[in-house]
Amino acid sequence: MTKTVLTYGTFDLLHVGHLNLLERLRALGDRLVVGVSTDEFNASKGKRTVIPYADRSRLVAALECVDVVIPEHSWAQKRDDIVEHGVSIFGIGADWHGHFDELQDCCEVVYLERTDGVSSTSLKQQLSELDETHIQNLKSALDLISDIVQRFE
Ligand code: C2G
Repeated sequence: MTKTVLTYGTFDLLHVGHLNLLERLRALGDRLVVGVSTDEFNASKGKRTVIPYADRSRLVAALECVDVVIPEHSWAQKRDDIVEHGVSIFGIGADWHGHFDELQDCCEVVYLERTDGVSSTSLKQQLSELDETHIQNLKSALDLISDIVQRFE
């Protein structure tokens, strides 16, 4: 019997922490179904994403370890998805530890360690700092040029 694993996530700015989790979940069974949070659902989570749902879901679907991608519209769809896809194991990162224990009456529930040192939030922060550094460098270059121009005036 095919052992199907199910998880959910936003997967914004897809990074190695997401990949580590998805590959480890896939290794628990024969098939991995991933619910990708829609932009509307993320708004309800208070999460603003950089990459829109259409692209986030395509990127996740392109991963070798992912077999099926479905939209995640709400917190409440998990039970229906478990039945519809014949799920044996629900898995998610340990930052959610205990949040989905109520699903234990319909499938095994596992929480896997997160990958340290990487997150969509930290990537966004690094990018904004890069922008800041870039702007400062441009300002310095502009000051240098205006100094040189003034000397020749
Ligand atoms: N993750 C991880 N290591 C990281 C970052 C994320 O293992 N460094 C895991 C998270 O624990 C989660 C998955 O990757 O299991 C997706 O993370 P997010 O995109 O942040 O998803 P989230 O906003 O937690 O949405 O109904 C459940 C929610 O949709 C989960």
